[in-house]
Amino acid sequence: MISNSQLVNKYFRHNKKFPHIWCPGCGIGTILGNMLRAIDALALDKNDIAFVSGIGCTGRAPVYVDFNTLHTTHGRALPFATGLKLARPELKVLVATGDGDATAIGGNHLIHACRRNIDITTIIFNNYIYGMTGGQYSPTTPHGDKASTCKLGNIERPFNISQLVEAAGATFVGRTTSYHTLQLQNIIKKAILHKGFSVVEVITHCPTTYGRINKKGNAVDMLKWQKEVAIDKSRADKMEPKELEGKIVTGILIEKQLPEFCEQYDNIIEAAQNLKNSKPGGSK
Ligand SMILES: Cc1ncc(C[n+]2csc(CCOP(=O)(O)OP(=O)(O)O)c2C)c(N)n1
Ligand code: SF4
Repeated sequence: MISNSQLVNKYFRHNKKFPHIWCPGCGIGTILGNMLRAIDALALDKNDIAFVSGIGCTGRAPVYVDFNTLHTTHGRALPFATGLKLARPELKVLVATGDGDATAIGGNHLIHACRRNIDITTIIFNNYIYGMTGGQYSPTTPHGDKASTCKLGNIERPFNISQLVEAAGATFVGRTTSYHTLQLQNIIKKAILHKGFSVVEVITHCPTTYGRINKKGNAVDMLKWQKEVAIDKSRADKMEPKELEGKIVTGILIEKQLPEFCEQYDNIIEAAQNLKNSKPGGSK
């Protein structure tokens, strides 16, 4: 397995872009590090990867790594990634997006990317809050929890991201936490190898905004909570809904094969060409 120093030297733009902006104890670095370990284990060439993000603390991830990278606008990583994948289908396209970026301002793009089944891997860093801008509540802030914009408690019910993307048609859905690093690597590996739209939801800790406002303790306390509430799908499948209240089901939740968007698009181009050629004078 690649060591930490090898990982930094091989994949990070450390000479140009460090220091990074993330707070001590933030889960984003853990997720990024394990994504890079998954890529290394798959022996993918750096030049064959495009890594795209929107805006937010999560959105900074591509800035620091030595792939083909795009740091785009808030909520718009998937439209950029979709255009990129259509233009360069041979690239492995990965997207890093926060819960706000993916399910608030970018929510419409997310559901349409799911139903389109384009071959992109989207990693959603779900820290339950808008981290970068000071802790406004997001569509995944749990009911009753606090944020800078709901100091007396959130009265809206949160999205369950994995269920949302499954309902919208994603053909691969995995969920884990920033505590379960080996599971995280394995799910990311399988998501990258999956042909179609894959979503990996990672419950992660933001000690600076969500943790502080909700008195969740420090980063270690938040990781302990993730360890306690996570339950693997194989066990969860044998449990009653009542027993699963307050738990986070982890593992590969959905994996199925359906026609992929770029391949279908190629077929349409070929069919249109054939149609044109079959008309009198059409092949000129
Ligand atoms: C169009 C637009 N609206 C608002 C913002 C301000 N803004 C920057 S990051 C952000 C929220 C980020 O939250 P999230 O996507 O959950 O990512 P995190 O910072 O928690 O990783 C907002 C509202 C912006 N940059 N652009
Ligand atoms: S504000 Fe939260 S999400 Fe952003 S870097 Fe700090 S700990 Fe991480």
